Amino acid sequence: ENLDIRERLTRAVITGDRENIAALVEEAFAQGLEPLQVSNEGLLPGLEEVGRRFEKNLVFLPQVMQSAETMQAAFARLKEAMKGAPAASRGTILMATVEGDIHDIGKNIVCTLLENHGFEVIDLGKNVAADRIVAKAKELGVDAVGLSALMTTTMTEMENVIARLRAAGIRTFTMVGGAVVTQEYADQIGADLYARDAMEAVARIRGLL
Ligand code: HCB
Repeated sequence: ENLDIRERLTRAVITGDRENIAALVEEAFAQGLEPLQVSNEGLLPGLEEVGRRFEKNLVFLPQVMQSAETMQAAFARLKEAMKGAPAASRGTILMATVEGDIHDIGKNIVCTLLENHGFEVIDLGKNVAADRIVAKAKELGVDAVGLSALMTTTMTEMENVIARLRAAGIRTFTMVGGAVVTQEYADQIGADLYARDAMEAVARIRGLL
């Protein structure tokens, strides 16, 4: 095919082509693309398109899952490629997708980029109960807690976690993000910072710590 490698990556995510995604990522590297370019210019536009099609009922959940798995397979390879020399830690960040929410692709990207920029990241995973987040933040004395939520129904759980952290007297910065979250919402629930994407998360955390 004569298509640009970015376009082929996008298509592979849309069609959920898990078999060929690793080879396409290698091809992109061979052409000189950086890991972040592969993600931002190749893979993510595919997932965005899948989201739009899902919203219009043009594709259904199994297809979205295939696309998500394709994205994750590609990202595993990107993560490897991004591993640099271990730098002195700039701080420790606890990350979690809040309870009720199993979307974790975006959170995983944020974790990878933070690690890549010298932060120590403790990733509690997805669908994490507020109790567990609060207990871990207390136990580890982390510099910041980053929460992720992708749905209007779970976004409110971030408010709960922040309130619980404050009530427990834990002095840590809080960051929130995820597709539906906005700066206004972050302000409303008392989060210290909002990040629209992973690069912004790194920049804002850096500015804070
Ligand atoms: Co899902 N889903 N989904 N889904 N899904 C969304 C999120 C909808 C918007 C789709 C839609 O209807 N238009 C929708 C939510 C509607 C709403 O509430 N407004 C939705 C729904 C409804 C559901 C189910 C309920 C569907 C069902 O079962 N009927 C179900 C939820 C189950 C549950 O959580 N309890 C569901 C399931 C799934 C999967 C499993 C098929 C799959 C997730 C796989 C996985 O994550 N392992 C999935 C996916 C892939 C999506 C879409 C298509 C893409 C999400 C994604 O990964 N985006 C999404 C459509 C959309 O978002 N428009 C759809 C790419 C990442 C990179 O973006 O925003 O997550 P991101 O992260 C960015 C950014 O926000 C920021 O940095 C990241 C990188 O730049 N960031 C942070 C993220 N977290 C941060 C935290 C910080 O502290 C700071 C920055």
